[in-house]
Amino acid sequence: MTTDLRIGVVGAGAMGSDHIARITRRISGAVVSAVVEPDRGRAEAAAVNAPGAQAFSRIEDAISSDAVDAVLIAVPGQFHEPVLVPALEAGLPILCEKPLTPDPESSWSILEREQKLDRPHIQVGFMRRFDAEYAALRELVESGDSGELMMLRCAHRNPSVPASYTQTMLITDSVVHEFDVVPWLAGSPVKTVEVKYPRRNSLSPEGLREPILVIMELENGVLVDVEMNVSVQFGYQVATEAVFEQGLARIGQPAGLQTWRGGAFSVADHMSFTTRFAAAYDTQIQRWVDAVHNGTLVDGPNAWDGYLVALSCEAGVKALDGGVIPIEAPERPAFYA
Ligand code: ISE
Repeated sequence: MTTDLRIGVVGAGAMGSDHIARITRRISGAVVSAVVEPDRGRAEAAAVNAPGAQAFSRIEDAISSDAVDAVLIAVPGQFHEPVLVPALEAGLPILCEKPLTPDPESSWSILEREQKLDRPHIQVGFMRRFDAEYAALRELVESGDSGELMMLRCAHRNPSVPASYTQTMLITDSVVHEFDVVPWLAGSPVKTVEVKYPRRNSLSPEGLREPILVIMELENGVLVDVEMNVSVQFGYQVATEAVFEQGLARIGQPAGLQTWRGGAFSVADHMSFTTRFAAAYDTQIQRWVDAVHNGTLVDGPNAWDGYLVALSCEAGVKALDGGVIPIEAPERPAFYA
């Protein structure tokens, strides 16, 4: 029997506390041994789901106390780099919530630091790759059973967003997921990004111009559109229709309880990504824990994938102001082959 992996969770906000509860209740082979969170109230609330975990306000202290074997980073993206750097210097395996870092320059500098180690240590938390339907769609694309893939029509809808959500976050906080999962599904990197604006939703928070339509052309000629919509009110939906030469495939349709009542038929839908992708988050963390135990350290998107997404986000943010923005990625270092 292997000993439990001692995970230090950095950040006990919504995502961090969700992961803390998940590791404690549903993940095997791991425990939360440390919670790194400067906010006392959050740290105490999270501790309820992490019996025996030590509390720290800085990652450096958790590392120097020898309290952790691995680090899960769940603070907002702009705070990732100051956690990634000491964790990499200590040679610890890392699962970093998306994005790797907010821009290509800082992501590149993380790649340079990681390459000083013997193998990749960072997995990036693009959880959609662990969703069973996304995985089935990727298999269909790879099998060629429906012919070549020609288009992906994606919908990414949130019921609402907090007041802190800004225009660029449509790209950096939301479409960031499509920038990872689309190339993974279609087997080809993003070549150009364009953004179109339909009529504005009068229910959008002040200062937000949305929904937006993001159009991506991939290197292999597949064309992708993403309806990014954050004020739909009725629920949380992430759906994709794939158009093949000889067929169609759809994922992400509402699949909950079906009811017939009062002359109407309805199917329950999600209200949040935490329930829509709960199983995907479980699988992602279990596979990461297993990979750390078996020495692979990464089983999913790595820091190179995170860097490519940062390039796409940079282009997407430019495209909010108009134009078709090209993406030029350097050659992938052999380290990430
Ligand atoms: C949020 O941060 C997420 O990561 C969700 O998956 C995404 O759907 C949402 O738009 C983001 O704000």
